[in-house]
Amino acid sequence: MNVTIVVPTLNEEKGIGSVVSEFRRLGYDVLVVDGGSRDRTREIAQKNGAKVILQTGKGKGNAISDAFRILDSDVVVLVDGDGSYPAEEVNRMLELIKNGIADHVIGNRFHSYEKGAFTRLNLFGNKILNFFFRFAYGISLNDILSGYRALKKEVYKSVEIKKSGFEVEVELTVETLAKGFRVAEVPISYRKREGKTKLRPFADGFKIGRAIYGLLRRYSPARYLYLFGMVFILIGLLSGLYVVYAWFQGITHILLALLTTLFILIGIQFLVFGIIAHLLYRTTIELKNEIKEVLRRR
Ligand SMILES: Nc1nc2c(ncn2[C@@H]2O[C@H](COP(=O)(O)OP(=O)(O)OP(=O)(O)O)[C@@H](O)[C@H]2O)c(=O)[nH]1
Ligand SMILES: [Mg+2]
Repeated sequence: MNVTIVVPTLNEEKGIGSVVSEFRRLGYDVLVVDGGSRDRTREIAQKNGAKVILQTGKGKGNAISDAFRILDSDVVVLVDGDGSYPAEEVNRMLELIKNGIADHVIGNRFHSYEKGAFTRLNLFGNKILNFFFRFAYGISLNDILSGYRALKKEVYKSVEIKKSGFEVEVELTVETLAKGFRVAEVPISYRKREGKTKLRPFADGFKIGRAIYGLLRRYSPARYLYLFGMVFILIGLLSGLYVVYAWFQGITHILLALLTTLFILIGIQFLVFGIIAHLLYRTTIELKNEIKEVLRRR
């Protein structure tokens, strides 16, 4: 199983040297995809034994798409160039791919992180976005924004990346799940970064939130219908409770009782449409996958 470590960088001269040399020491090929650094990042990366290319377009997302297009190794590992992710922990992540347990492994930073590795705002934002993801997708992942991940060739060659910036992590996770691959999390440790951050917490956090909502369509359009259905049913249940309560007090709310029925019926209809949409969507995806598989075998 050959593995390439991919490091997107933008002005990471402080961290990149040790990142590259640690992975090289473990025996891995390293590809640094640089976003046009104005410091010595490219030079230091090369000196430490990495292959260095310049990305097309702008943003971390575009750098990662470039790497996926160019590479052909069995597994690609993505990692930041800021020294925040320990190199030696990659083997535990790769283990899950080697054993056939997962197709895409995410390093979960919340397991153990050094003081100061997350700013208070980033920690809060990460928790909120992960909570929103779990609620909307119904999948229990804890660190969907982690920059340390390993992807099998089938995965990185088939995911369609349309986002250019820091939304790329969400997109990678959603695309993997939407295509029917298996995602697993491995606890890793997370250190304070070297050099300056490139993440703008509010602007990028907002973009990431919007991506989580927007990408729901790719994972399962049905989940929008489930969400609407649940809201209608909840309103129906609340007004129904009130009607029954008032009835026991000797007051009959005929109009509200009718509205209650209407809300609950509309809610149930949304859920049923959701189930049908889900079945249709899954069948199409499975068919697509089978066609791809047949073509590949030919
Ligand atoms: N090629 C390329 N790399 C980028 C770009 N923007 C950021 N990066 C790199 O992507 C990685 C992640 O960026 P970070 O600034 O570390 O973002 P983060 O990990 O979410 O936040 P902190 O580590 O807490 O600062 C780093 O290695 C950056 O150098 C870009 O536009 N192009
Ligand atoms: Mg980082």
